This record gives sequence, structure tokens and C-alpha cells, in this order.
Amino acid sequence: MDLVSPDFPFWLRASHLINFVLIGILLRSGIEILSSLPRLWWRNDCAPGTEWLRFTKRKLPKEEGVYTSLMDEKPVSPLLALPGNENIGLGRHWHGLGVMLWVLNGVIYVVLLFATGLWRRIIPTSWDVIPEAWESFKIYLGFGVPDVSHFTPYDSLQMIAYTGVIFVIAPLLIATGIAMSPTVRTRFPWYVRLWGGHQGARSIHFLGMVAMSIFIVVHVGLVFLVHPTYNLPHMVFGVTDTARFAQAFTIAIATIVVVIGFWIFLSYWTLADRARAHRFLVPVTEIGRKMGLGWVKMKPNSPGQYTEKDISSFHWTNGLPPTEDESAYWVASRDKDFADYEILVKDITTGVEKRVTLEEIKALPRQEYITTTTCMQGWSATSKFTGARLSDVMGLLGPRPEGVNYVMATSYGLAQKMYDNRPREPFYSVIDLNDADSEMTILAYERNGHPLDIHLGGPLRLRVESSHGYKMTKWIAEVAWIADYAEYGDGRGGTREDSALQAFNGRI
Ligand SMILES: Nc1nc2c(c(=O)[nH]1)N[C@H]1C(S)=C(S)[C@@H](COP(=O)(O)O)O[C@H]1N2
Ligand SMILES: [Mo]
Repeated sequence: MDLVSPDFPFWLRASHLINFVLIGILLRSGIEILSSLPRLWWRNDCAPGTEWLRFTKRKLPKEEGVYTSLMDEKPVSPLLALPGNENIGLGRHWHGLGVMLWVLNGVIYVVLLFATGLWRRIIPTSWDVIPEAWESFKIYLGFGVPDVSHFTPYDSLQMIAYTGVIFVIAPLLIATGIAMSPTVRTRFPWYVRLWGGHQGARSIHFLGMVAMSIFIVVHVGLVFLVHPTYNLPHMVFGVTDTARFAQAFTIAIATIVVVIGFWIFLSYWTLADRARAHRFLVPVTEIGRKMGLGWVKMKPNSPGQYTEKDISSFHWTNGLPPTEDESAYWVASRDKDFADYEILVKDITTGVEKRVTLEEIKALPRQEYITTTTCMQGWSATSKFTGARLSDVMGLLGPRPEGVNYVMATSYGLAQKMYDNRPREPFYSVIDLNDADSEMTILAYERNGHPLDIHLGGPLRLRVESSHGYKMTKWIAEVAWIADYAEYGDGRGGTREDSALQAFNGRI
């Protein structure tokens, strides 16, 4: 076989180490994300009892609207998850930061691999690798080790495994990760369908993670078991200098210990001051969000993208309807079938406000579409929603003055859980004008052709199709033009941002 230099150049060793650190961040934050809804489905309606895998003993009630997804969250130790202890928001930011750096590192690695010609050491160019790999595999099965002359620097089995990890599994993880974004789903529904919908993408993402984890365990194990006197100096110093084995071994073990320590440190650093972690992580991940999806404008589904056939038979819930204590008004109105229901539409920048009845909202032009809701916790459900465009409702105030930058929607209901467990405050969410003006942002009053179900926000809820569910305030009390969201709540732009430390930008 034609040999490229067996040496490992510095860039290769550096990107290998960086990859190790980042994969750990991705795996650990991935565990955090999974723990917020520890179930996996192939079906997009996520009906209770139809999951193909679950990591919780809790049985789900079959009835809709009695059990919220927040109740399904499961705490995981900070030793295992990043950051652990039910912090899905921060877990997602770590995942986002990890992905940005991992993809960057991966692209640099692949470009250099091709630029230097070193790809020839990894990517098989002859079918001979298959019988050769089979021979090596049989030797390993007999607890033997192929002769060192086979490693040039990789043997056929390694070539197949590395090519599979770099050019199949890693791209698969990226592709299925993208398929879980609500912005991508709204704009390119065919792409999400390609993966079997949101739940298919989520399940395949999980299986890719399992494959990657198995690879890591076997790979690290074999480095120490198969010709370690050659491998370790090669990995650490770039050359096969068996005389420096002891030194390389020590450095490799010390590096692994330090990296694991660093992973765990990140968890405790995050948990020590979650608001600080949010302040650090969100602006950094926002770069990726903006570059990736900030520019995408939503447009109504074209006919046929979703059909009535796609409508889910089950719809998950987050948040329960207001109780008498939370809103006596909402409860009294419900008892009258919402005949007198009204909301407040205001412009906080000028002080202008207007009471608007449900009837008036229904008299505005109807906007109707079939859409998939996703909660960033992981579930999805497809429904047809009908309502008035938010821009038409806000338009009842007249032209929008200069100085308005956001729309804030506040609920009659209270948040499920507050940061620091302080008394619960009304649920609210804030969206920017790009999303507020979208034709895919409505105040919905019907679902699947009947009045909006109580548990899904009846009689009126916000729908922001560009975003995850946490942007969609249910049981609307008030919609307002505001200049800045820093003055409301904890200043992060919504209840789930304040209390679950989600990002203001809900498009990913
Ligand atoms: N008032 C109110 N609105 C809310 C919530 C809530 O707890 N209270 N949860 C939000 C979250 S996190 C999600 S995922 C969606 C879920 O919408 P659904 O219950 O209609 O499926 O509602 C959002 N709107
Ligand atoms: Mo959610």
C-alpha cells in the first residue's frame, strides 16, 4: 500500500483533543436535554404509551391536558449531565455552544485532511479493506491483536470505523439536529419529513449519539490495549517512538483526567450561578442562531405541505389552565363559554390601550394552517389552528409608532414554576417584530375546526410558528407593544427565559 507519512502533524493531534473535549460537552448536555422529557417516539403525536424507549418509570395518563411536560422532567446528577438537576435551558445553551465549536473544529479538520492528502490514510479507496477488516475483527474476537505491520498508521478496520464516524455518524447527528429546529420545520417541512418528522429526527439523533458513544468507548479502550507502545507516543508526540511510551502514557492519562474534571467543573460552574451562565452562554450561542436561522422569514404553509392526515390524535400540554386563585376573571368567563371574553391590547410606549372582545378578534381576517408544535423539551404535535394575525390585532391600535421593538403577550394563568421558587407570576412571552409581523404568528381561537381546547390555551392563545412552544402564551390576557423587555420579569423576555433560562430567541 502506498504510504503517506505515518506522522500525526500538530493540527491533527490538536483537533483530536479539542474534539474529545467538545464531544463530552455535547454528550453531557444532550443527556440534560433528554432528561427533560425522558422518552423517545417514532410517532409525531407522542401519544402516551407509544414511546419506543423511556428512561422513566412514570406512567403517562392517556387523557389530554392533565399532565404537563414539565412534570415529566427527571433530575440527573451534574456528574453525568451538563449542567444537571433539571436545567434544560442551560443544557440547550451548552449544546448550542458545543455544536458551534464542534462543527467548526470538524470543518477545519476535514479541510486539512484533504488539503494535506492525509485523507488517504483514513478513507478506504479499495474494496480490499472489507476482507482485511474482517480478518482483524476475527483476531480481536479471539482476544488477539493484529500484527503491528498492519497499522499504516491505521488498519482496515480502523479505516472503516473512522470513515464511518467522520463521514456518516457525525453528519447524521448534524442533519438530525437541524431537523429539530422549528424555523427549519416551518420553512422546509419536506426536510423534516425526510427524517420521519420531528420525533424521527429526535430518535435518530439519539441512536447516532449511542453509536458515537460506543465508538468512543471501543476506540479509547483499543488505544490502550492494541500496541499501546506505538499508539500512545504517536497520538501524543506525533511520531512512533516506542522509547517515549511511559511519557506518552502519563500524558494521555493525565489529559483524560483533566478533561473529565473540566466537564464536571462546567456543570458546577453553571449551577453555582445560573443567571451568570445564561448571561455568558446566550449571547455566544446567539451568533449561531442569527447566522443559522435569524434571516429566515416564515411564510404560511403552501397547500399540501401538511394535510388533515398529519393531524395528531394526541397533543401534549405545558401549563395548566388558570384556577380560581390565578384568575377569577378567566374562570368566570369560562363558565359563560367565554361569551364576554376580552383582552387588553396596548401600546406601552404611548399609553394607548383598548379592550378587545373575542368576537372582535374573530371578525378580523381568518388565518388557518396545519402546523407542528414543538416544545424544546422534545415532544411534538400537529394540529390545524385558526385565528387572527397578531399584526392585525395590534393594528387595532393604529399605525405602530417609532420606538416599538417587541410584542409582549401575558396570560391570565401563572407560570408553572419560578426561578428561585418565588411566588408564581403571570406567564408572559416576548417576540421581536420580525416574528410578530409574520403571517405565521396568530392569536388562535380554533383548533382542528372547533373552539380552542381549554388545556391548549382556550379561548385565545398566541401561536408563533417560527419558534418553540415556550414563546406561545396561552390564555391570553394582554398583548402589548413594548420598547424593551428588560423592564419586565427578570428581563430575559419571557417566563421560560426567566425561570428555565431559555434563550429569548426561540427559533432553534
Ligand atoms: N400561560 C401559559 N402559556 C404557556 C405555558 C405555560 O406554562 N403557561 N407553557 C408554554 C410552553 S413551555 C409550551 S411548550 C406551550 C405548550 O403548548 P400546548 O400546551 O398547547 O401544547 O405552551 C406555552 N405557553
Ligand atoms: Mo415548552
